[in-house]
Amino acid sequence: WGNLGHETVALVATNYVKTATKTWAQDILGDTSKDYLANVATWADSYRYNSAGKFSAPYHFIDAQDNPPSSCNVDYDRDCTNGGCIVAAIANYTNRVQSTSLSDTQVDYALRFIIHFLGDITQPLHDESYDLGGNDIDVTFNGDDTNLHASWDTAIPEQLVGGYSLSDAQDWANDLIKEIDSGSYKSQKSSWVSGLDITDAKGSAMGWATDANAFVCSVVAPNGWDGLENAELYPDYYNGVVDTVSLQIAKGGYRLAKWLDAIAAQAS
Ligand code: DCM
Ligand code: DCM
Ligand code: DCM
Ligand code: ZN
Ligand code: ZN
Repeated sequence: WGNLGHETVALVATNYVKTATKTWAQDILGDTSKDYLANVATWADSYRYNSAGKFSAPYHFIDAQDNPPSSCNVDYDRDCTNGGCIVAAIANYTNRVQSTSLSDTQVDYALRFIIHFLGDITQPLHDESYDLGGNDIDVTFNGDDTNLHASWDTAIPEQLVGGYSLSDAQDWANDLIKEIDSGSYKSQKSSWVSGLDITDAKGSAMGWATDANAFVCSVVAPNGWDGLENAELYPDYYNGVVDTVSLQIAKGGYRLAKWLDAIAAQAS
C-alpha cells in the first residue's frame, strides 16, 4: 500500500488497541501523540530506499509462484526465497520487538516494521509473483500511465478517498471503524483474527498471506492477466475491486490492533 493505505491501517489499529498497548507502543516509539502508530506507518518504505535499509526491500512481499486465476496458493518453502519475505519478516520482527537484549533503536525499528508489514500483507499483489507483483503490467488509471501494482497501492485508494493526507487517512479509518463496529464487517471481523498466535507468528502470517493471495484469483485478475495489459482501470475495473481494497485495509488495521495487544500483554 501507499502512504494513505498504511496510515489508514495504523489509524484503524489505534482505535482498537488496549490502553496498555498504547502505552507500550508509545514508549518504544518515543511518541505520545495520538497518531503514534500512523506517524511511523510508512517509515519502512523510506528505509528500504536507504543504503542502510536496502536489505529490507524483499520483506514487503512474498512472491507466490502460483497460477492465477485458476490456482491461487502460497507455499512458504517455495515462495519465501532470495533474502526473505514478508512472512519471515513478520515472524522475525515479532520476536525482536520482545527482545530484552536489543538496543532501543532495534526494538523501535522492529515495531515500525510490524506496523508496516501487517498492512502490506493484505495487499493481494504483495502476495503474488506474477510480473513482479503486477509492477510490470502497464495500465492507465483515469488517463494516467501507471501499473497494476501501483494502482492497487495508491491510485485506487486515493480515488476512493479523494486525497492522501493524514486527515484523509483518518476520514477513511473512521468509515472503516463504523463498518467494523456496526456495519458490513461486524459479523466477519472475528474471522480476520482467528488463529492469531504471536507464538506461531510464521503460521499466523502464512494465513494472512494465503487469505490475501486468494483475491488475486477472485478479484485482481479473475479473467487472467492478458486483458489487463494496457487497460484503462477507471471506472470499470476500479468499481469491481474497490470494496476489496477497503476490506483489506480494515482487516489489516483490526489485525494489527490484536497483534500488538498480544505482544504488549506478553511484555508486561
Ligand atoms: N507513493 C505513494 N503514492 C504515490 C507515489 C508514491 O504512496 N502516488 C509511495 C509511498 C511508498 C511507495 O510509494 O513509498 C509505495 O510503497 P510499496 O510500493 O512498498 O507499497
Ligand atoms: N504521495 C502519495 N500519493 C500521491 C502522491 C504522493 O501518497 N498521489 C506520497 C509519496 C511521497 C509523498 O507523498 O511519500 C510526497 O510526494 P511527492 O513526491 O509527490 O511530493
Ligand atoms: N513488490 C512486490 N512484489 C515484487 C516486487 C515489488 O509486491 N516482486 C512491491 C514492493 C513495492 C512495489 O511493489 O510496494 C514497488 O516495488 P519497487 O519499488 O521495488 O519497484
Ligand atoms: Zn506495493
Ligand atoms: Zn511496503
